[in-house]
Amino acid sequence: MDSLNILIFAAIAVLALIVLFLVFKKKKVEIQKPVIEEKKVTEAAAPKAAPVAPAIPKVSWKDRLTLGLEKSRSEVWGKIGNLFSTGTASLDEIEEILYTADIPTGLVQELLGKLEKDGKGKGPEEIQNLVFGFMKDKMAPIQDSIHSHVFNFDKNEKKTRVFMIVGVNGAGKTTTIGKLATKLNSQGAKVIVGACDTFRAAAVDQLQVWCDRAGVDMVRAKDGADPSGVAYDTVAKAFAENYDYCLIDTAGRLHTNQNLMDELAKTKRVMSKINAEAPQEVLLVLDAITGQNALKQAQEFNKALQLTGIIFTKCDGSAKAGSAVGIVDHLKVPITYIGVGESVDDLQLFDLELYLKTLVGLETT
Ligand SMILES: Nc1nc2c(ncn2[C@@H]2O[C@H](COP(=O)(O)OP(=O)(O)OP(=O)(O)O)[C@@H](O)[C@H]2O)c(=O)[nH]1
Ligand SMILES: [Mg+2]
Repeated sequence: MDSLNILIFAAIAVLALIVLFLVFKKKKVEIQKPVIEEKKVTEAAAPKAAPVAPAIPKVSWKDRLTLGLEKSRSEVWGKIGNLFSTGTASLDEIEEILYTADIPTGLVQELLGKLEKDGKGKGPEEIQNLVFGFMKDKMAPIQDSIHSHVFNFDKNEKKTRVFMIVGVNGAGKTTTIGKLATKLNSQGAKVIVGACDTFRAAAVDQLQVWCDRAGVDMVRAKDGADPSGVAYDTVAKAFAENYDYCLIDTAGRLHTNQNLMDELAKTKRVMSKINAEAPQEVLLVLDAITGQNALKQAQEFNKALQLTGIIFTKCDGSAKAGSAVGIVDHLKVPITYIGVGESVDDLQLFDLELYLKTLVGLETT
């Protein structure tokens, strides 16, 4: 019996040892587990190096203009000096280049006459200066008539200025209004926009996107509403609530469509019922690519609306940016803004000296 007891005791002891071993082992595992997880968490939460955003250098207006006028400079205006002074091209060939850039006949003949009279024996740069002087003489008297105080926002001048923006389809009216609204708002002006292109719902939505982005107010009506009514409501609100700028977008139309041109004249008249001065500016948006046809458009819009200024857009799209000279000279209406691309910074007040020097490739200060 004694030996049996010893055997049972020994078996119980072995079993106890096994249980103890197993319990201890489990505990060890349990203790280790969180340590492992903690490590994992620590790794996951470890701060990563902040992504380095590529530094996008702010492109100056001068550089944007230089780039925008590149085609017009390299294909037309920038090479006249070299062609003429070295005799690489005859006057006939220079004449042809100017015509392809949509410069009206009268101006081309006048410029060629000047080259012949004053350019003989001169170097390329002197010729470029001569071309610059010629164009400046043509444009400066008209550019001087610009109402610069209207375009440069002055917060001390409590006045509502209404700009009516017109032009043929796709010239860049809505985009220009979006750019202008953004600029004026960032200068501290209180801006309201009237969505008077009620023919297309998409046109109003396009403008809404710009206005939301710019953080400016917009008056919109139901699709198909009378555009003059929308203009009236917008201008009324602008004066009643002391907005600094009221920008009126209009539907694009062909200058040859008399009904649509009459409708535009009516929209203009309606605005003046609220304030005799409104709209202070009637601005025609001209697409530089249009070239010679731009002059015809401008003449018709001027006849119907007595334009106060031109916004010359898409100068980056062709070699015809120099056609501004012919338009200003013929129409006697100044260019107020110039556009050389689709972003907000690609629109600026027109600076004659800078524009002409950049166009002919002369050093600008
Ligand atoms: N490259 C370039 N594109 C421009 C410029 N200005 C406007 N655009 C583009 O031209 C196109 C037409 O512009 P919109 O502003 O819709 O023209 P719109 O005159 O309002 O057109 P409608 O309302 O249809 O008559 C858009 O794709 C614009 O991004 C510019 O200066 N340069
Ligand atoms: Mg539009």
